[in-house]
Amino acid sequence: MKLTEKQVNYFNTFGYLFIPKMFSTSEIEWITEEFEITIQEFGGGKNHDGTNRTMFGGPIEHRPRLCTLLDDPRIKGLIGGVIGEDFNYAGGDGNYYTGNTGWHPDGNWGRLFSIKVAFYLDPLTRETGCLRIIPGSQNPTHFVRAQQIDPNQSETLFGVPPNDFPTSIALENSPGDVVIFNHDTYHASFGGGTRRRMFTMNCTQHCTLAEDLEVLNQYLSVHSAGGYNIDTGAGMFFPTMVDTADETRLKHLKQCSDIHDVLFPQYARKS
Ligand SMILES: O=C(O)CCC(=O)C(=O)O
Repeated sequence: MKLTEKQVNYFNTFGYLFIPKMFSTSEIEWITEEFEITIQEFGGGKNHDGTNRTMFGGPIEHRPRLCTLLDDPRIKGLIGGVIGEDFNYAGGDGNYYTGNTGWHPDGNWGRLFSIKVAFYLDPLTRETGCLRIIPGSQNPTHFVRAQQIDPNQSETLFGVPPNDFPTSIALENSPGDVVIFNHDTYHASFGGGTRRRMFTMNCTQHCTLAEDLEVLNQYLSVHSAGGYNIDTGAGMFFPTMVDTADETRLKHLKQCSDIHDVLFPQYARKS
């Protein structure tokens, strides 16, 4: 899949892109099945009682078939189209969400540095927890950033509940749709149930300049297995992701793996 110029313009201006039906019904069936096995066997899903969010790292890294999402030409075209074909894969999270997420960005980099690809495994509407976005809020000049407005305080500030924050949009979805957004874009979810299934892939730009490498170091010191004090047994990524990788996939793993080994020598890959 190659993004059109208009899609890239859309992403750069509004901070997200929604791709309906990227995966077919039969594809999303196996993806959901593999996700369920992973969260149940690895991600703490067996203990999920709906009172709190259950979250685990590297959702696509534990089962060979899910790892192939990183080889999928549609996913690579989507990510590559916005942050470059040499992008770094940088993990992600798998979830049974409970309740509202509240407005937040995942980063405050002040520019396009990292993105999230989100898969929702159940049909969601604006009433049942679909992703909401404040378009354009990744931009440092956007009013929420320039005026330091907390959209969660919308009721107090403007007499409007946060789920109706002016200018926000609700991305109602069906399984198979995919959303990509700039980590700096404000997003939220309201009205979801107690087992809202969602997983993500995080990716960053490949870095060559010293200042970009500094940002990547900062990013990985927090957003990585080591940053969460998790020993994968294989450094930055869980072993299945690395063990089943061909040369092409390895290119998307290398930069983060190398930096992670330096940042977290206690969890470094053994060679
Ligand atoms: O669907 C949601 O709850 C939003 C997900 C989210 O907040 C995130 O991935 O950072």
